[in-house]
Amino acid sequence: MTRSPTSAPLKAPDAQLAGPRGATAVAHPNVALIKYWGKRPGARDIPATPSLSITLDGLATRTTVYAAPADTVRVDGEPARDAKMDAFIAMLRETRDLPPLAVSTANDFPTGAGLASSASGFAALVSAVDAAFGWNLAAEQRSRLARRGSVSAARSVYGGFVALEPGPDPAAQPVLVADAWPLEVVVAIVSDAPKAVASTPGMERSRRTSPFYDSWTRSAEDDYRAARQAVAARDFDGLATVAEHNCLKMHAVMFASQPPLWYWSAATLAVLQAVRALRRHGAAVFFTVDAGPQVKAVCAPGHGERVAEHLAAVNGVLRVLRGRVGGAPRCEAPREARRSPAAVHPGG
Ligand code: 2P0
Repeated sequence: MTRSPTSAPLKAPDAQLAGPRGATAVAHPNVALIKYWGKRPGARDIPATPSLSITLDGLATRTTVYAAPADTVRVDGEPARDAKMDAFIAMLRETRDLPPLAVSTANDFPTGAGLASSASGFAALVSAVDAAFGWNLAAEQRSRLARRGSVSAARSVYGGFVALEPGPDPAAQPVLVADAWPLEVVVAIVSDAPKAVASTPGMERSRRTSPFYDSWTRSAEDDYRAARQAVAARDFDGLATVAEHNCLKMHAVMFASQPPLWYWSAATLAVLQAVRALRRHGAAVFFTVDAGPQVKAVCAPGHGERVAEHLAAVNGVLRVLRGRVGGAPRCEAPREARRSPAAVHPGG
């Protein structure tokens, strides 16, 4: 049984789907239109700049948690070590009564390849733990908690258009519900390989070494304000202009870091050129690229099919994924949690 996707945050009725001390949650990655790339100096989970994203319901992380004899983590069915998840669970345990946890998580898209798997991952984990142990946290509290795992995860706690501003203990804020402007997104996958440099050390390298980092942080507020205005006015061309510029500035900061952060492949550039050519020929589309080689083509409603067909034919594109704005986390019937932990995680 799957609940229909909703653009509203996880609400009380989902608690009925949680088993006793076990639950499954599904969360989506988000695509930043105004990027977060850099933390407040000395802070692990406070962004230096405001960011704005759309939650993408075509891709998903599904995470099951339940009380177990010992902490275990499985990724795609295999035992895994994940230092960030271990640290996150330890952090939860400092403030809340939490038994040992069995966590089982799977992505239906490439992990650690610039598709925001940490955003959907921590949003799903927080949602599942919240449901499993009956915490009933408000979305704002879940967003703050998810941020402690990965800053971008704070935004995946909401559907639609979502903002995250710096502050002492910031939560993301929903800006516009998905149905109000149902943009489509075509993701051109050009590599399934995990990136060479993870985002956390990458952005710290940029902060310490890129000569463009200060101007990047100084111009972020203006980009963010322009994008907020464009979203409020459903001004696609205005959003396209500021989002592409913001994306290219972030990559300029990355290229100029020492050693350089080189997330693009030749196919990345080919797709960016194809997106610009499509726009010259009348398609309402703009590109954005995160810390990885994949290109996200954001399309006005009704333009996704043409863009997907065109990008699938670009040299170096392995395949395209399609999604649209939507998708706050939701709970599913906890199939695994109903069985005994030993049956699901033998020897775990
Ligand atoms: C973003 N990215 O705004 C930007 C654009 C990548 C490029 O958020 O250190 O995984 O765990 O807070 O959130 C990737 O950074 O890093 C990211 P941490 P996170 O979506």
